[in-house]
Amino acid sequence: MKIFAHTNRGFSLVEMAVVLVIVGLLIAGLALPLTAQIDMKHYNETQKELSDLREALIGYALSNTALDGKPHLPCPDTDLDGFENREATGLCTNIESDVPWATLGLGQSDNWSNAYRYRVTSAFANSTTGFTLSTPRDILILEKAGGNMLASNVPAVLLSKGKNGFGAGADEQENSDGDAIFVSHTPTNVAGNEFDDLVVWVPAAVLFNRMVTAGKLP
Ligand SMILES: [Ca+2]
Ligand SMILES: [Ca+2]
Repeated sequence: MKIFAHTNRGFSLVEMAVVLVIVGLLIAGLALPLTAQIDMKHYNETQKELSDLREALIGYALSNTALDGKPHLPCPDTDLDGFENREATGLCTNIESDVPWATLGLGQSDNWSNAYRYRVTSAFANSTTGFTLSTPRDILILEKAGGNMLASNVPAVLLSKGKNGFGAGADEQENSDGDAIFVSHTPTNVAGNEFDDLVVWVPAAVLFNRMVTAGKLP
């Protein structure tokens, strides 16, 4: 009886150790997918907000008329108050800066608390001379730095720098260098060229179609 009790206690200790190991494995197994799930949730919500911002840009053009009677897009916000910054000439203070979130009535930041970026073709945001169906656009979207073209002649682009912010790779740098060329592709983890930026643009065809449908153009 005494031997049996001793054996039983030893078995319980081993059992407890096994249970602890299993619980540890379960926690580790669950924790990783949870992190990935949260990242995915933030990514999807940011994508949705960028789509809403794109709609708001088109909405702005539908309800704002330049001095010549033509529509125009908003200017970027350059002094961090959320409202667009425009010179007395009607031209933007800067054609690439933060999204004018207060002007558009939407949120300022992506899911990682960084302000959304916005670039517009200068002639499309001019409140003296608005845009027409033949106004040239100057923004180019590539599938990778130096790669094939995804879209050209784009009037305006919106951008989130993603979870890693201003990444060091060539593709992320192309989205941070202040010029009219941007890169858009799905997130990648390639060492040295990690990419998690989200890029959404306003295609000229979509913008023009909405203006014509509403009777704002031609
Ligand atoms: Ca990034
Ligand atoms: Ca660039």
